[in-house]
Amino acid sequence: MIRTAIRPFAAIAAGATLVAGLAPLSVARADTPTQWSYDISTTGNDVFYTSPTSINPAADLYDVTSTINLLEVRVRYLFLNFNVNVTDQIPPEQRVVTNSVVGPAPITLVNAPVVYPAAPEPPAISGDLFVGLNAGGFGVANFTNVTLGTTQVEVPGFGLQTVTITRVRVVGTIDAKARDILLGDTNCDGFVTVGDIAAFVLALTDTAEYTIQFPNCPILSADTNEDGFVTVGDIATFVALLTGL
Ligand SMILES: [Ca+2]
Ligand SMILES: [Ca+2]
Repeated sequence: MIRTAIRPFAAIAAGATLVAGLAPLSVARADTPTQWSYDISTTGNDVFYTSPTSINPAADLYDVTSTINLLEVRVRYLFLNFNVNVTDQIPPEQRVVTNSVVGPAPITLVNAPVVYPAAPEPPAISGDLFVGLNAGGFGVANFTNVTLGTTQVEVPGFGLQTVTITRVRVVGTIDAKARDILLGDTNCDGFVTVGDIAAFVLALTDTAEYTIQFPNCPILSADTNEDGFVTVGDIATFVALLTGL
């Protein structure tokens, strides 16, 4: 839940000088970062991973990173079966995806097709990768709509051959941290400073534009009097948070 800034005694004593001094009032509370590892394989069926532990599903904000550490295909050529590491075929921006996503859970971090090799070559494997948190705050990694085809690989002793892909394996991690934002921290950098004034004014005057400019920051960070709405009634409490008065 959004919480009120706890002003250190020194900040209260410093009073109005805080506005000019840019002194941050407090850092947003963050839950312990959690990492889950998954190792899912499919021969064409849909596969679903759910983490064994969960994080707070009611948080305001989640810092989430999805990392694919291994994409491996099992191929068959004549009577031979062997694994081929095709991790480097994944574009870097798909291998590691990091973002802050507004809570509460469920949230989506990755919802994108994974195709190897990339177009215009015909896909040897394709599927849809979903990474996120379910409503309970558990990490989720799903690989669905899987299609396995053929590809060309160097087979030791046989040269370049067309082989049949029989299995796909995806190994990765999900890093997640639940965060409660500070009231008045309208740019969600973890501090209440004069740097939040422009975002606060935007939240007050143009909700749509605020959500475009601050897609990863809940607009209720501007609801500084905590009545559930962002209105001019929040100005006085915002100023009070800013100045520590
Ligand atoms: Ca801020
Ligand atoms: Ca309000």
